[in-house]
Amino acid sequence: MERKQIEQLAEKFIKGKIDYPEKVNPRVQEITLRLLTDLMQAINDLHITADEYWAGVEYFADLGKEAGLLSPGLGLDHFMDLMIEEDLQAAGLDGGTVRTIEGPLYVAGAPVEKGFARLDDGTDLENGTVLFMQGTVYDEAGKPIPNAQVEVWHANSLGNYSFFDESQSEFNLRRTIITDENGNYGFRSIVPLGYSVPDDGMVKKLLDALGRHGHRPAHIHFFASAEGYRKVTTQINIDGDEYLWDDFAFASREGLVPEVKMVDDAAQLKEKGLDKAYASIDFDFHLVKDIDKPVQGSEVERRRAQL
Ligand code: MBD
Ligand code: FE
Repeated sequence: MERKQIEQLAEKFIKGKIDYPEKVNPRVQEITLRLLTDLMQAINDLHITADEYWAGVEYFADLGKEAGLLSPGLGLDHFMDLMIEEDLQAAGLDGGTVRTIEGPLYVAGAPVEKGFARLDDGTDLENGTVLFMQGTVYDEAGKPIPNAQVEVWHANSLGNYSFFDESQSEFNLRRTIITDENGNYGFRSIVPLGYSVPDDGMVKKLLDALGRHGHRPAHIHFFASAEGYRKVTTQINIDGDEYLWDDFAFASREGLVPEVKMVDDAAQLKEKGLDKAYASIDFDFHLVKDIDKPVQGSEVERRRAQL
């Protein structure tokens, strides 16, 4: 088919029959027209057969709630980050801690603690290595920000997230920590294992057909924010993980791989009440002041689990 004919058909399908002009959302109309045109062009160029077309429709029908997992697996979550960064740069709002994707496994409503929190419920200590992570939330001038909010969530030693993994206790490995008067936060937890997509799911099915794995390196998620500053969505990776630079979600970034120190010094173990070496990570957050100009990327609206 000629390009002209495809464009005319898309125009007719999307804009040719408007029964309720007062209900038209021009942005939805614009996006739908473009996506439909590009889809029909792809069907034409690749000569997608009817069998293949219906396999595709059925794939999306079965994908359901796994849509939020397909998106990072196709690199689109990371692509959206790159688009946000272009906007931020253009608005002079770049800088601060490097952002990276939120992923589909955040749960709102985690317990709030001041200064320091213990994230794990103590049931994962046989497999898990104890982790202490600490740092400071700074402004652009290098001044600590007291009462900043550090939301943290991560997987257990099997790579599973509480709430989605019903075997874990409520809000296990999820907290909101408010920085103390010196802008410091700290927590005790266990070193996570990297997440892998479900073996029996639709995302795995596509990744298999692409010859790709569905593993993430071990990581810890954060939202860091403070009154008057832009919220940053980010993660740190656990150094040494075999998937560190081979993430199925393409979310590892320079600047987000802090050193992991193993502490086995007797005095420090005694102080923490531990009899085995623990991991320690120092990581600071740097926030950028918000301005009146609306620029996307600070508070991203999307459907999130809520407890
Ligand atoms: C995760 O834990 C995650 O962070 C992403 C991006 C996708 C799936 C699971
Ligand atoms: Fe994750």
